[in-house]
Amino acid sequence: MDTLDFRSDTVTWPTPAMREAMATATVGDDVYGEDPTVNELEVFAAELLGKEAGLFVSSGTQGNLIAALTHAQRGDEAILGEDAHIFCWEAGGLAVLGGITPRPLPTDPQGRMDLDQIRSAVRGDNPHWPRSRLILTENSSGGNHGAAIEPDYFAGIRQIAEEHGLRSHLDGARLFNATTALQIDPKTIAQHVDSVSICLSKGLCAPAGSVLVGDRDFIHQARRTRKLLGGGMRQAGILAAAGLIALQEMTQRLAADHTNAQRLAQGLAQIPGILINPEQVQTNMVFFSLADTVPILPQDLMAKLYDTYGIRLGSYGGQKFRAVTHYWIQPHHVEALLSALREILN
Ligand code: TLP
Repeated sequence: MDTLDFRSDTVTWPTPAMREAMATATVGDDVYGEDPTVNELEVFAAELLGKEAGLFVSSGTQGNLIAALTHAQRGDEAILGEDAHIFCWEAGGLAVLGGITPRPLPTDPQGRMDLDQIRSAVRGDNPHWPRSRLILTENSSGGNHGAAIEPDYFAGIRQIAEEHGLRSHLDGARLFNATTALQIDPKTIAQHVDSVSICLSKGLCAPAGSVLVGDRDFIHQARRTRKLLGGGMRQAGILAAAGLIALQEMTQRLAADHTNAQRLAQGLAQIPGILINPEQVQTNMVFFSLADTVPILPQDLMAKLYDTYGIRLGSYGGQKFRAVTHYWIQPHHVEALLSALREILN
């Protein structure tokens, strides 16, 4: 990459190995189910997560939307965290395209809903009310410092879903960051939910795409929902080839991003005027704020960082910022950001 971009791990360019694999990928028409590379990716992703089948989709947003529209019908309700990406950052797709009412619940600093509150939110059968149908979860929790949530939370979700005949979906856009931080097999979390959507194009560097996994019947229905949403792609093996490298190789190196994030957090904590708790940093996201006493506006800080140092940072409203580490961020890039901030805030 030719810029120092900390805004997100979505900015990552494909690796040289990915570009090579894409150039030589075997392809076919995937709407006919005839693209061997897409088929291989779908099988690989499903096995990695201990599910029966997979479906290659264009994005994390599309994976979540297809899951929700497949699990639930118009008039149904989905229980989810009030800071969940699906609720806050996906253009209201649940309601707009699915006719599904979101039922947002508060979350703790790890991004977990309270299990008793979920239980109380499940509605009985009453013609006035939407039908409780779906529980939506997220791991790592992007709205909560990229927190990595332990499997026992998902075991609790599963128990509630079983008690009330609900379906469950996990937005696993960065599931491998969470499982790397927790040093566990992703199956130990995926086993507790009906479906999982994983992103290939964030810290894993593929240029596009996500995979939705679940049981065979669910994925069969999801394929129809994908078509409905205009998501049937043709020679998508070119993208799936990069996706295979994402899952086979890039998942193995995420700990390096977490070390860089920790290094960044520790460095930020030493800079007067910056507010951060490095203990909150578990994966590749570093959220921090400017103290009110700092005599520079957040937008001016961003502009100066970019204009003078060529560094991009994510703005999260008010005095809050996000820096995300990824494959294209090396330890000396972390140093460059720290020294730029030291100079600007000095
Ligand atoms: N998140 C993006 C932005 O939309 C905020 C980012 O830079 O973090 N689930 C989670 C947890 C996500 O963080 C994202 C992307 C998605 C789903 C959506 O993925 P895409 O962008 O592929 O639709």
